[in-house]
Amino acid sequence: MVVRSSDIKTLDLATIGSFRLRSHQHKGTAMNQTFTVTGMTCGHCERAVKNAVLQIDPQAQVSIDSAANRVDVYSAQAREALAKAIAEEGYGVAA
Ligand SMILES: [Cu+2]
Repeated sequence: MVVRSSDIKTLDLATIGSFRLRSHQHKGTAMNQTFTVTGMTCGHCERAVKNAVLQIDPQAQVSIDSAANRVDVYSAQAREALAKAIAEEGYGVAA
């Protein structure tokens, strides 16, 4: 197989371009993040967890199923920041 220098140049540009796009999306685009949260026993707990998330990201969409210990957050914020806010309310968070 013959590899011409023009082929290598094209490949490099495509590779660099996809890396740039990916890192940009990682920082700036909201995505769904699922947390396993233990200790939520009633509607008050669900509201406390939801409010904790909204303090980190007022734009977040939060969906909670306390019976399944499941919290879905649609947010561009870092996962660690969201998990910390929930834990600070007194609930267990499995990363
Ligand atoms: Cu409660």
